[in-house]
Amino acid sequence: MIVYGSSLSPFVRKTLTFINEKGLAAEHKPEQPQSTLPEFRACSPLGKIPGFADGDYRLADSSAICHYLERKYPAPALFPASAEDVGRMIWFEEFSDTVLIAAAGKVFFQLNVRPMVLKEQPDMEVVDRALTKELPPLFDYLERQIAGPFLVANQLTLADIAIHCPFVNLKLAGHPLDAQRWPKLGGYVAGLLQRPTFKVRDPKAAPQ
Ligand SMILES: N[C@@H](CCC(=O)N[C@@H](CS)C(=O)NCC(=O)O)C(=O)O
Repeated sequence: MIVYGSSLSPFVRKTLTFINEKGLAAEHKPEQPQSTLPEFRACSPLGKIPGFADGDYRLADSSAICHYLERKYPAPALFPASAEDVGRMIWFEEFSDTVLIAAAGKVFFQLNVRPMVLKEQPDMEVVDRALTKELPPLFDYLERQIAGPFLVANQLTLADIAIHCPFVNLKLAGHPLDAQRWPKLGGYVAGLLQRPTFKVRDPKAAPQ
């Protein structure tokens, strides 16, 4: 199994964490988005990360990859049993993949990618708006949803794996979640990050 893409991408982090929780072994090749590496482009026609290969089988998109893995390698189950809980899990995954990653990604892009990779000045208005206007209502919503260590069915699912990823980007950007303002969410994310399977790093990357 091979996963292409830097784990600085929340979608790559989701995929690698899911694989770790499944107890599967995968080679990690931290390609950048739009890499022209032919093996990567064979997996990811749009050039987005992650790309994925399991032998001759190739796939792109973190959600598609996780759904494939759950069917192919059912134990341990990372999807819940009931239709209701599956629906709720997919809701939280979508919530993360769309609005949460979009807002957190603005902070990470401006404060990390622009200065460190593109050698450009960050737009601090974008950062400020994301931190003060866009993210707080999303955190408020999650704070109301959390009633234990996991979001759905009292077990670790793709929902938790997906939701925690943008919080890693916020921390890397120097804006970790304010656990005083959102105590349940803070405890929930910290609990997940203590799992050894959630300690995802790019090969040769500096410790976070
Ligand atoms: N829905 C995709 C989104 C993947 C995605 O947008 N990855 C970003 C990096 S965080 C990317 O490769 N962007 C480059 C581009 O859009 O050209 C997934 O879940 O894998």
